[in-house]
Amino acid sequence: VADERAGSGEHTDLLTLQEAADALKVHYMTAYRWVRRGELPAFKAGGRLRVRRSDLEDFVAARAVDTALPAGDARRTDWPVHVERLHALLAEGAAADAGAMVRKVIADGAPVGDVYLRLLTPALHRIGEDWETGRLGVAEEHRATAIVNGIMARLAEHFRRRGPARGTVVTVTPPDETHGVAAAMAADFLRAGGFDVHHLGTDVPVADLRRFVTAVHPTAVVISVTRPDLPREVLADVVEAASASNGVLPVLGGQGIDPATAERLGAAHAEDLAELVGLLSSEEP
Ligand code: B12
Repeated sequence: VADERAGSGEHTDLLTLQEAADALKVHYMTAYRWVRRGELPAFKAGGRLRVRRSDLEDFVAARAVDTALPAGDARRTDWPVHVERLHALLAEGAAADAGAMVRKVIADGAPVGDVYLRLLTPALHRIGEDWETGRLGVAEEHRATAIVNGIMARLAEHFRRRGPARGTVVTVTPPDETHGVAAAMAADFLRAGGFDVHHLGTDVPVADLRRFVTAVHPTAVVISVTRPDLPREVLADVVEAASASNGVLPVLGGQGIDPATAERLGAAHAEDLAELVGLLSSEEP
């Protein structure tokens, strides 16, 4: 009886490997390979491999970039409602409640990559509107950012990926660009995508970036630009420093940059973090 129930899908906590593969939208043999490598926990029952639904969910979260980012996720997370709630908590500085809320959304099945793009990002955009309209001051804006940084730090392990690195990437913002959350998100996405990442954050002097790039010789330098009013010379300097070592690809992205400007500066451009991971994954190392 237990065996039949285990194989009946939807309503039980044990899935057959075929059901797990279907849920992951991969071929049976791909799921089997993940089991063999110890990445997807499974055990034998009734002579067949079984996967716990909770293990499957952890696995999906850990592989956020691969399985979650392409849109059309079947899970029905009510993002607008969560954004509304998180925005309120961020605005009032309720750090513990905000953290608990995000944990719950993930526990209920939302992939962490989506949490970055569809929850943390829009909630911070809303904080920006509050600042623009005078509802919140810079202090409250800073407080909201600090809370989000704390939440992201606790989610970092979800983006860790085992196995050989696809390459090394540096993530950074230009001088005078103190908006640092997006670069940190890019760092996590690239880690999930299998890259070794040196996340330098904000306020790195251009000369130091140049020295670092020459020493580390990364595959790419990812530069997050939020302010559209950053002087083009500053951007040109950063791109030049990022290209200090042969074969390094400078990539620009973010609210403050458009593809044409990036091209003029001699850098690649990506529209979003999923595209960024895809772009760098297709680069020859
Ligand atoms: C928090 C915040 C601050 C904090 C930053 C603290 C910190 N440590 O980061 C503080 C208080 C310091 C600050 C200061 C300022 N800020 Co401010 N800030 C914000 C706010 C509310 C959130 C920024 C953020 O973290 N967003 C969340 C990230 C994750 O979203 P994102 O940037 O869109 O990134 C996503 C994508 O764009 C993309 N992406 C981003 N980078 C990259 C890179 C690549 C390669 C790729 C592929 C993709 C990608 O992926 C991300 C994930 O989805 C925004 C509002 C907003 N719209 O973002 C205003 C905002 C950016 N700030 C603004 C302004 C004006 C300023 C100040 C100039 C204000 C002032 N007069 O002093 C200063 C500038 C300081 C400086 N020198 O940089 C304006 C910019 C308006 C404009 N278009 O010019 C905004 C939009 C607020 C507003 N609505 O007016 N700010």
